Amino acid sequence: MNMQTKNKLEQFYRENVWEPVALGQALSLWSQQYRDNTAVTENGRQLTYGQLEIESGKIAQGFRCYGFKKGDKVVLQIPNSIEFIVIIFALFKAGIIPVMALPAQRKTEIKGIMEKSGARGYIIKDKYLGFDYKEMAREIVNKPEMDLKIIVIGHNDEFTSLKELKADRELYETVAMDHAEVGLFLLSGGTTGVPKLIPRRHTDYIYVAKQTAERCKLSQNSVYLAALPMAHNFPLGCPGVMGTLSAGGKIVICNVTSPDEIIPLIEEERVTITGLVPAMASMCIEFLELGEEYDLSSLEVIHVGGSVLDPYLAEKVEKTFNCKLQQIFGIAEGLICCTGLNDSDYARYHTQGRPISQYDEVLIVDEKGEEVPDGEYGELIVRGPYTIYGYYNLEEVNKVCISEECYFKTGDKARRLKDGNYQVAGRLTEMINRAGEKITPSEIEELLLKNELIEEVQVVGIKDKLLGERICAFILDDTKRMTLKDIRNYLIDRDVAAFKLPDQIVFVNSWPLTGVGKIDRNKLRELADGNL
Ligand code: OOB
Repeated sequence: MNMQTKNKLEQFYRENVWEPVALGQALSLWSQQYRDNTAVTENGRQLTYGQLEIESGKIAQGFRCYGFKKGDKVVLQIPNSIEFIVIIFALFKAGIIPVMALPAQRKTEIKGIMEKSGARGYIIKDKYLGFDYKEMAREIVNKPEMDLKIIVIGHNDEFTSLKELKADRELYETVAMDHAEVGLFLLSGGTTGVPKLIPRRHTDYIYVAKQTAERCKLSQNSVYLAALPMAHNFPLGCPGVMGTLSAGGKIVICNVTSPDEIIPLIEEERVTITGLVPAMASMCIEFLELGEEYDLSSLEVIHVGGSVLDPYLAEKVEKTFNCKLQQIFGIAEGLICCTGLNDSDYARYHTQGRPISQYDEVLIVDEKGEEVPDGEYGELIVRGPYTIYGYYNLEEVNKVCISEECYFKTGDKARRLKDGNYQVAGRLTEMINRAGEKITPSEIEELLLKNELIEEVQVVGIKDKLLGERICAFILDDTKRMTLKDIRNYLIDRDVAAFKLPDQIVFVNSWPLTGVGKIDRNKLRELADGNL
């Protein structure tokens, strides 16, 4: 840790930015405050705050009896469920650090995560969406030198089951824990290679949950639908599960992230708030357009974040759901920006708002690291009380993505508007370099969306022998109503420079999605090559 980082951390202690509370203790405090409120509900089963405190205490004691020690790491890979919430708090209470894997991750990624973290445990569900996790676990631990304890939820006669693990009594002795210690590891996004481990402190995770909860006015009356996989930072802590619990609200579990689960649950459970990625928001709108009537009048706020949201879709979200949209820009590494409930239409539809903390220091810089004026695009870099100062055990990577002044370089192309709101235009690496000319995909996407035959489009640079990169437009349409020539002519009529015209179009019936539901641009690249 260099001097700058040390000074920064000391500032957060000194100025009491951080509450001196660890995540396990936080649940105990919330359960005293909201004891009889329902904390979480799933398919008719529910736990009050008081019950959640007791259940997680018994599992925490179980982990202890099973031989886990403070500081051990455990890879947690289970779908959204009551157990998910009980287990994470059990781990926090026992001082064990969960590594939050997504259910969609497979052998190579999980193995890599195990190795990087030095995990001593692996918690899985028996099966989910037709995939057998026990089989994957068997393949991962087939090396005798791997000393890994496997715990299974559901059907199991081979490994330790959660039921066996649970003790008769709660863990009473408090595990000495500094609130500034690492409480959990999130995983970096991206779809290639093994994800990086992101160490988040107990206190910073509570801080961000509370700050985001305040932005969207969560209260004891809030009913939060956990629609996205909860291992992801967005539904877990922004405000998600943690923010809802900090406010005394109720979490409704959605087992599968799909519109035919999400929409009926909003009606049945009188959900007031949920968070979606743009692709899922769009699928939910399509589902509602099929015509079946649902009473969604309980909805007050929908958060959309995770990738660029087209302003047209932003407006459609508010109109269709008849509630307020809050755009969220977030990174698992820390920074969260979001729009306010009472922001202007322009701010809500066209921007991702502003940082949630007065201590966030966000800069927009050029390639040399110099700040650019408001209104101009550059790279968004940030430091603050909940943004990491380095990935876990990745010194070489940290040298590149953390500046000397301890700013984390997001790799996102963004600008700050005069009113202080930020606009994020995509990843800098998504910028297409076609024979030396630079093209921003979102610029072409926005123009194409104005064509009434195009409802959804993604523009991606594809490696090309001749051009370096060629421009490919992926269009969601199974009727193939346009040709490449039509599209090029349409753009030429709108005075678009010749070098920005697509070189290829590919029609898709549905978007390939990542584990959390973002459009998977690497899969699109493979599709483009397969379509030549
Ligand atoms: C969230 O976190 P990650 O770590 O999965 O992904 C972060 C990346 C950002 O660097 C950016 O490229 C993109 O996802 N992103 C957005 C965005 N929100 C995230 N791009 C444009 N507009 C947005 N609103 O995705 C995440 C974490 C917490 C809350 C929300 C999202």
